[in-house]
Amino acid sequence: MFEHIDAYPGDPILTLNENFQKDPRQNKVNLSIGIYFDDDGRLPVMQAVRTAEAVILGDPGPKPYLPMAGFAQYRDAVQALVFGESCPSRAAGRIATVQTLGGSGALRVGADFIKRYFPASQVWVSDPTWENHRFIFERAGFTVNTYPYYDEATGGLKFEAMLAAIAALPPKSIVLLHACCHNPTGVDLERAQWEQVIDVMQQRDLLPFVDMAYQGFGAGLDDDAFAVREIARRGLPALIANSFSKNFSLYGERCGGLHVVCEDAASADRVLGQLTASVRSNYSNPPTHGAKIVARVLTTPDLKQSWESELAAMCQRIARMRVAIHDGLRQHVSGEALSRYIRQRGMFTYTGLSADQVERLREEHGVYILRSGRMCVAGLNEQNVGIVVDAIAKVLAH
Ligand code: KET
Repeated sequence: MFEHIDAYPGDPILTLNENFQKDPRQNKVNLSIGIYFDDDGRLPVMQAVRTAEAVILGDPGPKPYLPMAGFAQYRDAVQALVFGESCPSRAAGRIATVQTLGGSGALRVGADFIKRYFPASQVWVSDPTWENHRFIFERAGFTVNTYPYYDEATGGLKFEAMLAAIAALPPKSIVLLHACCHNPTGVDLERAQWEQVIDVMQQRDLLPFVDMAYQGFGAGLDDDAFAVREIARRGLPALIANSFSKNFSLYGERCGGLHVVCEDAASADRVLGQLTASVRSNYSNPPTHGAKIVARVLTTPDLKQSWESELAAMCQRIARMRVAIHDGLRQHVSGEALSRYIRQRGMFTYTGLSADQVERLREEHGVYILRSGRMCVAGLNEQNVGIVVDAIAKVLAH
């Protein structure tokens, strides 16, 4: 029966992370997956999450199904966080929001929805992008193409080429964009560049699909949502996927949201219905626990305050680690190949190391980064940064 099933070659991120767990070496360093670790190399439980969870567990109630669209309080609080409390599209009921299984679940439910209603459209992702973008949209039946993005020569953005490529797309094409902290390159658009991209998408009748998996890890919770809020302010139809895996450190609880900005409240109602139908036929309804935690934190002012300060402290720690690896590598790397460690934003730096060098880092030194050269700088700490610097220096030496 299953003779014809071919072997799964594994995922470039998750399989590598699993292999790291199996590596018996003492001094191994995991800079592969996009996970924030604290100064002791541990996955933090944020104080606000701890408090909210204690309250929830202190009052164990019955466990009914959530509605198909998710926990109402969560959906509302998440919408406010993503779009801003006073967003006019939100006030006018023009945004359809469903609770999703993390950011990935949001991308998948969104992909199913657009495949059904825009069957002739193709998807355009940045070159490069998070590997799973391609997998998710291809599995949903789309042809996935790329637009220019990263400039290896400068470690920056090929903005003119990006804009020209987007301007040449057929109407109703789906343009996948990273709201902030671009994965894998750490290179983001400036505000003025966002304005130009949004102008073009509006003029060309394109459908933006914005992935915001790192809100709060770039320039702050509000600034990181600039593109999303500008799209909503203009009433430009769009899909937005957001995730609480990283900024709440709630990876395994699978908390996220899919938001569709619509032209009017009546279409938002119909869109919400169809998103709900997609949820029902895929997994019926989402899980409760993580959504309760996030909703409680976001709707309790002192918990929200505590969460925001802890998130800001996490960003400061990442910034310190960027400086530490930059300074450590100073004797071995120069110019743009060095400055990218402090210029690029969010959890990742695109090191420019070749696949061979990446393999040697892993085989000879137990330092895990992605084959593409992406390093998760949020996995660095005072104890391991020296190991990583030495390993890179040795790999670069011969
Ligand atoms: N979008 C982007 C851009 C992203 O980097 C991730 C996760 C997700 C969505 C998915 O988020 P979640 O809420 O976990 O479904 N990225 C890291 C982990 C992974 O690959 O799954 C990573 O790039 O390492």
